Amino acid sequence: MNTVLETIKKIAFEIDEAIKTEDLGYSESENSSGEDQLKLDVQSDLIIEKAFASAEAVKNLVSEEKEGVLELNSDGKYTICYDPLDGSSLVDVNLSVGSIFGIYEGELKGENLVSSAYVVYGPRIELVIATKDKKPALYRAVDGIFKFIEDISMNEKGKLNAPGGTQQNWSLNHKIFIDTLFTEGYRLRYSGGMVPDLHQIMLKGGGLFSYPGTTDKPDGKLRQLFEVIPFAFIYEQAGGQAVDHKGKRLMELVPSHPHDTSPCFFGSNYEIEAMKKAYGTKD
Ligand code: FDP
Repeated sequence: MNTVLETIKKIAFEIDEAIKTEDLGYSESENSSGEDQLKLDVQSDLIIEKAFASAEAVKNLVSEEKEGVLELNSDGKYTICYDPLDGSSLVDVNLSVGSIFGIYEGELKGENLVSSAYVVYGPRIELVIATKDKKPALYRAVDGIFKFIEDISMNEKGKLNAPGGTQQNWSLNHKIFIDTLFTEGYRLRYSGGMVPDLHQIMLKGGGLFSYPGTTDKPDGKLRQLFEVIPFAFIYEQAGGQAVDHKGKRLMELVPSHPHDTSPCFFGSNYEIEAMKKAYGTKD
């Protein structure tokens, strides 16, 4: 596992360099979810593929940018599911973006995730790594190496609200719930990048990030293996919760296809309990 985590650190510097120096235009291809790929998406994907090519512990790679599974070592222990450049549509307006890694052992499902990590490319590069039975650890790049900053722990209740999805397509129930939080004094914090939005909520103590099912996307937009499950693990390890629209833990998800999505709610305990009540999954 150490080799895998050290490789992620190396990848973070390479992708950061690509963001700062490479062409921001579109490539001629689409990803598996039918979204246009930026040249940077494709390049970040290649950086990750190359970096893990010689890691013996890695059996398979599954990328948000590719349809299938790439086998690296039949004797390897882990499958790494990753989103090389999440929120890449924000690079041209110079907002923060990220990379997300879910490390699974065995069948690809929530309960087999053994570790997850994400990198935030912002004014500085930050990295969060979560492993079992420990608080997630925050690192910051200083002079070309990742320096440990602190363990992350969320409060029982936060102040921030990051509601994703097109509001026109929300259910009335969801709209009422989100409005109720604002009426209670929550402040809007939504950049449109899952990584910086969830990072902000976690580091500022708590709050809610939601991406519900909508009339145009009944199963939400965010992908289970690359985005939802890795962050669910990190939020739970930090003392928060991560559930779907039925109030079920996202860590219990069993995707039937690598690119399946799920409605998702990440937050501190207060907001998730409020969500369960609003959605009628709790008395
Ligand atoms: P993007 O499409 O730019 O890669 O992963 C999908 C994602 O970004 C998340 O980072 C982000 O939270 C979400 O989509 C934003 O979607 P909306 O524009 O629908 O709010």
